[in-house]
Amino acid sequence: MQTVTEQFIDVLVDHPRKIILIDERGKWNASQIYNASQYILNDILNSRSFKGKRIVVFCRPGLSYTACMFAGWMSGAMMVPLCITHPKEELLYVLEDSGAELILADKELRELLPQTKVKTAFPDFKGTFTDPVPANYTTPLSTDPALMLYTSGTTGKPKGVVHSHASLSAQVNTLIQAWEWSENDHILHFLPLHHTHGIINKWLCALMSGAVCEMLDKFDADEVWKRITSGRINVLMAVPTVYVKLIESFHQNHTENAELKNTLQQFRLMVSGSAALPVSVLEKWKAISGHVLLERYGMTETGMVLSNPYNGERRAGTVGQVLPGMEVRLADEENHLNATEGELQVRGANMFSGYWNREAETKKSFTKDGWFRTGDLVRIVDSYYVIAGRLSTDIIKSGGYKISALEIEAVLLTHPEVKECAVVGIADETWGERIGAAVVWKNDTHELEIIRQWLSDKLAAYKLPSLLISVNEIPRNAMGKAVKQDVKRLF
Ligand code: MLC
Ligand code: AMP
Repeated sequence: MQTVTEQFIDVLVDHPRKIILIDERGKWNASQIYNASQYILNDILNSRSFKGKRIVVFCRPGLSYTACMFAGWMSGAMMVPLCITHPKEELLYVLEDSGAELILADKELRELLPQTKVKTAFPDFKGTFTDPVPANYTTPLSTDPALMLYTSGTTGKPKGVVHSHASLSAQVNTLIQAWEWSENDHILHFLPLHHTHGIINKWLCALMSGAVCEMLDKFDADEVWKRITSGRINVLMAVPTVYVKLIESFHQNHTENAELKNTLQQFRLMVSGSAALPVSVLEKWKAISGHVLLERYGMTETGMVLSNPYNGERRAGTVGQVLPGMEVRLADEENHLNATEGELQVRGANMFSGYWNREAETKKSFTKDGWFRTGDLVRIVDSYYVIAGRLSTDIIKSGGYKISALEIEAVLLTHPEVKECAVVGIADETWGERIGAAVVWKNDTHELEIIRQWLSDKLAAYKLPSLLISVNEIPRNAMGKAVKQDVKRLF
């Protein structure tokens, strides 16, 4: 097995002067990225081994994020990328839960970091691009932890999902082969860099192929159309909400651009994932671009598992078939296997090593014979897999983000006027689901905007309810547990 660092060094040797990264500040070739990471390794990390330690990265998309991640991997650390728009309370939770040894951050983001005892370094890349520094790094074991991503689950606070160097490398290389990535590719990147989709499917697959990764600071539909118009980009990957927003913006502002259709036709690959792609969106996108979106299915814990074919029939409303290196089976709630429908269970090369410091939860998420329980309900129709639902009503997918209703409820309940509450996902054309909160108030009722404002320094923006109803009581079963299907009907 080659680690992603070793693969990156191969790219460097093959194409030292090729521009492989474009960000809002410049264009960077492989040597410049490598030298920037060596500068961090030697001057900031003092050539120390961080084996067995966690390093947090708090950087804007582009050179600094890339150099910090690779420097951290070269030092032997497990890397924990944080979202730069999260409120301080969420950041602090991850810093504490992960037991981070060091934060590598952009200086301009200093004010966004919470007060913490964790040592923080602000690498300054000025002057690091001319003299190549000799290679100097710790080679990890394939089983050593490489990456930790925080994901919401059915048990409240987000959990750290740990991937080893082996599973990280397996995820990247499976996709490079399945979707035929090459050094001729050029992807536009606008997804968050603290989740699988943005990190593995886009950023790492591009860099490991020697392709160009063009990174925006954030998603903006008009900016995406502008960049597409430049004609350099040939790969697009996004969550369904992004395609919905691009379709809206196309019809509002870009229908007159005759060249655009032609440019879109020249794309090599367009992928959708992280949430269900409505067939209507697939069709509208096809009418604009001439492409049938390749829909695939994955999870932070499992990497990508199912994918429509790159060559071959992409079937609308399905997520295709099992990717190489992965195995799946379907089972009912008593874990009896079923050939055509049931909960999707997974094992294989992409699989995570466990939830950080949560042995019991890790154990519970696997069957006794070692299959990971995804919690997603699946049907097989003519050998294509269809995602049919989810076992838990406490998991919400909004804009491609996985959100725990329980986490929001726990925070809402600390509001002095909230007596009881229940949070649910309400189906929505743009967002997949929107977050709805039903609240029983103690005395005064509060408007949605006031509650969003109150929550905004405690929870990430995408976890804030966008629907709020005041109720006299929460529908509950005989055990006193909220019946979420009944709560949904109240909206
Ligand atoms: C934002 N808004 C929402 C919302 N998020 N409203 C309802 N529901 C939501 N979820 C509102 C804001 O309050 C704001 O309102 C307006 O929408 C614009 O907000 P924004 O933050 O500027 O939105 P935008 O930048 O357009 O973001 C949309 C997005 C983003 C789709 C780009 O949500 C995103 O990056 N999603 C990707 C998440 C992801 O990477 N998931 C992958 C997880 S890994 P106002 O009134 O202020 O204008 C995984 C595994 C796998 O799932 O299989 O890949
Ligand atoms: P996350 O935990 O953020 O990695 O989200 C993983 C979850 O996203 C899966 O368990 C699915 O519920 C959902 N998901 C990913 N891809 C798809 C897809 N193509 N269709 C439906 N759901 C998906």
